[in-house]
Amino acid sequence: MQKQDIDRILAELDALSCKTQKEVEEARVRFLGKKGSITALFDEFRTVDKDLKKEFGRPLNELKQTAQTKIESLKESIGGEGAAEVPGIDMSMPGDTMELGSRHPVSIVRQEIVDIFRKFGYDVAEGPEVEDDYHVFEALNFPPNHPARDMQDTFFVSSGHPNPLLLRTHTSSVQVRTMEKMGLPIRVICPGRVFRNEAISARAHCIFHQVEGLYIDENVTFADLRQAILLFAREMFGPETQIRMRPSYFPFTEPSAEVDVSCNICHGKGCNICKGTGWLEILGCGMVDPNVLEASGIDSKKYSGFAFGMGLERIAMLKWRVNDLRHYFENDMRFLEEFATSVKEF
Ligand code: 2NL
Repeated sequence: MQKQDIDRILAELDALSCKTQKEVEEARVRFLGKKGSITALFDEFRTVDKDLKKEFGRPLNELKQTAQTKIESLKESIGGEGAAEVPGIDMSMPGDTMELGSRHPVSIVRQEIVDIFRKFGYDVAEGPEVEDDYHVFEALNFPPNHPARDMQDTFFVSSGHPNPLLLRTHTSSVQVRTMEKMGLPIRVICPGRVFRNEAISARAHCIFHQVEGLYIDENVTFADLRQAILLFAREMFGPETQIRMRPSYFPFTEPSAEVDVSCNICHGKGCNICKGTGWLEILGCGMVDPNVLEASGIDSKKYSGFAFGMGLERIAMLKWRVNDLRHYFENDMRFLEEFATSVKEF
């Protein structure tokens, strides 16, 4: 055994370069394999004298270490490219792209509204889509012959029963269930799907989405309602937003109002979105009718409350200027992909 043998192998290792994993493996065998040059030196080492062992022990171990490190680093630096040599596989081909889905505009709007009311301290409640007449109409002060109770307007699941099953026409039924079982005060919002027996057109659909809200406590006034809606509108449509309230009618609230927000497209100048008025209708609301409170066992002398409801498709239409309701339900990719960037925002 001679010092040159070690130096020669060290020089070979230093000069070693490989293009593929296959070449690295060949080099490993050449140096460190059973018949490799370094292995051979170790075999020889076993037979040399004691003094020589002292001289060669450490350099030999260092040589083996150097070879292993070199082989490892070559393996890593070549990486997957080496596999390009595998016949039949072209590793430089671009991979299959994975299509990223996006949130539906109605989901985006619902999440925004829910987040705003959560911040105001409201809980979120959900309930069944197939409901009974009592929770959709009776408990909400609908008179027996109200047109909404007609087959023409509501989808009935069963009939000929005093309390027939039907598809809920608003999410107020969830609030009725909340009043029945939760203690007071109540602060709750109810997002969900609702169903009406309507001819489908650009402005009407038989399925749509609502968020309704209910606030009941002692001494709740119309001023509280107005302030809650104003704060909501400013969170949703920007801090400059103004609201106006117009008298309206719902069976379950008295007094009732329809709420408009100032048009944030033309800022009141008048454009085709607000049809020249400067105002956009966004929701309906009112003070909960005492009959509704009493029906759910709440003392209307002690407690009062307000409620509101809004259609999500309508709000999404205003936000993104969607001109036809049917887009929301047709799953046309060209429409849905318009909202792809919203994944990052929401
Ligand atoms: C609209 C108007 C509204 C309510 C919903 C409600 C619920 C209970 C009691 C009283 Cl439990 N009222 N909900 C009140 C006023 C208006 O919705 O335009 N929705 C799309």
